[in-house]
Amino acid sequence: EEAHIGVTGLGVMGRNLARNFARHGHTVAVHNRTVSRMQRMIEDFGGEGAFVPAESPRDLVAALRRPRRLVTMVNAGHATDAVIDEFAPLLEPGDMIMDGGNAHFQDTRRREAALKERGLHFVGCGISGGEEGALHGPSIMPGGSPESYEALGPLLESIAARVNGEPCCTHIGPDGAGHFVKMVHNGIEYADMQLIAESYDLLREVAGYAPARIADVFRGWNEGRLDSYLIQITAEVLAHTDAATGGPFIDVVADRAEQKGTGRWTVGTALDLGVPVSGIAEAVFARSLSGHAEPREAAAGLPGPARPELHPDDARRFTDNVEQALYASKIVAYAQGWHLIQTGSQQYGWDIDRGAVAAIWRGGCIIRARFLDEIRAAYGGGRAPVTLLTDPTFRRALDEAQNAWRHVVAQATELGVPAPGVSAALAYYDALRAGRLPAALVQGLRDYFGAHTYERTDREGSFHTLWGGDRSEESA
Ligand code: NBP
Repeated sequence: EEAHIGVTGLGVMGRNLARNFARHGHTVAVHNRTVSRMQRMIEDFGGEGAFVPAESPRDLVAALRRPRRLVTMVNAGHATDAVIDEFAPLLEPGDMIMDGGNAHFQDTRRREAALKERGLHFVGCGISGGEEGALHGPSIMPGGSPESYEALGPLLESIAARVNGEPCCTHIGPDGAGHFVKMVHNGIEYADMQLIAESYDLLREVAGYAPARIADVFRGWNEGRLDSYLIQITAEVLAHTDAATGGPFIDVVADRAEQKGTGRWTVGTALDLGVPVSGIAEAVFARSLSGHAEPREAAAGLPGPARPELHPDDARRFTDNVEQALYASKIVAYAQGWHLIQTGSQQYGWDIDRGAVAAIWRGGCIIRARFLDEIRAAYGGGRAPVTLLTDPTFRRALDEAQNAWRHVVAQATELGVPAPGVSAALAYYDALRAGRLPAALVQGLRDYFGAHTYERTDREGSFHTLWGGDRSEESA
């Protein structure tokens, strides 16, 4: 039987993706550079569906129905290029290569353009949900041509997570759009996790709660508007007891956060495109800071304020305030992420449906949350808010949260508990809504030392003041 789809790269992700296809009734040809890995997979899971084992790229290509649909699930970078170079010569015009790895969207754009010249469709596809998601239903973000989505979409939709019957998969846009959106997803994931971590820290350091108690707080929050995968697993991690010490697990974990780089990509791309994603940037920097053992050790004795114990009633009030601050900061982080998607979409001509992005992140992926329903609704009925902050639902939430939010930032600052994510989110909110920004002074200074010119509020044109002369103004 001819296979409907082929998967090469049967690592953690590829193997589970292949099994997911097979479990949904598709015949899957499977290949791996190290053949024994493919054979082991067939031995372990061959009974789950219809697999066609392929020992070489040629065998894999020969097993596929035309137009061929080939998924590569190997490491991003050189490995992906190597696999493409190996398979492309074996394929025919109209065939498709889908890259499900975490490629940088610029690599995807380059690969798509190169393969297009050979008549091949290249689909850069973001896949979120990790190992479990790959097997049971990930959130899938394919880019590439509309024709390739016609051929690949039904297969992808069949294996994606579902929310209220809708598959968490949609054609994001041409060439690198899918990987771009996956990158922003990961950046938002960084921000979400940082905000959660800060909230935990505030409850511990300011309210004086133990991890088990904080786990209860998160469990409670998960019943409300913060209902999400990350909040749910936060409660589980905080409630976990370490077998070796008998104490809270969180207290034996080294406090150095690692990163594979997609958060950094998001911030780098945002810098290139001039989009202020301060929430994501603070999350990336917070991870970087945590890893700098030497300066941390050197600074460990620096003076800070005293931290008086809170009265239990105040601690409870503070806990409610932290929930508000967390929710408001989350809105800001997502507003920034959506701004980045909007800008990338304009810059590269992708025409991304931002409501659809919210819809496919409601299931399968790491940031899945009830909250995403609200973002989707913000784009409903053809609406396209300039910023999510002005969507009526979010505007109201921010208005209701702002006193608590300010109080939390003030208290964190006063007691010396670092809350860079929550603070930066509030600063963004205040800056965006400010009628006038001190950017005017920055322009004045730039004109003073570098004759960089400025525009005026009352007249068209560019101007320069003769700072070194009689300080008269000239048109530039
Ligand atoms: P694994 O490390 O489990 O597997 C890597 C696969 O790539 C193996 O099949 C390996 O073949 C193959 N490979 C490599 Br490496 N270099 C190759 C080359 N030059 N030619 C042919 N095959 C090569 O990785 P994974 O966790 O499955 O991740 C795969 C991709 O999916 C990555 O881009 C990752 O960022 C992305 N991703 C991962 C997750 C996750 O949660 N793990 C989530 C979303 C996306 P071999 O067996 O012969 O060494």
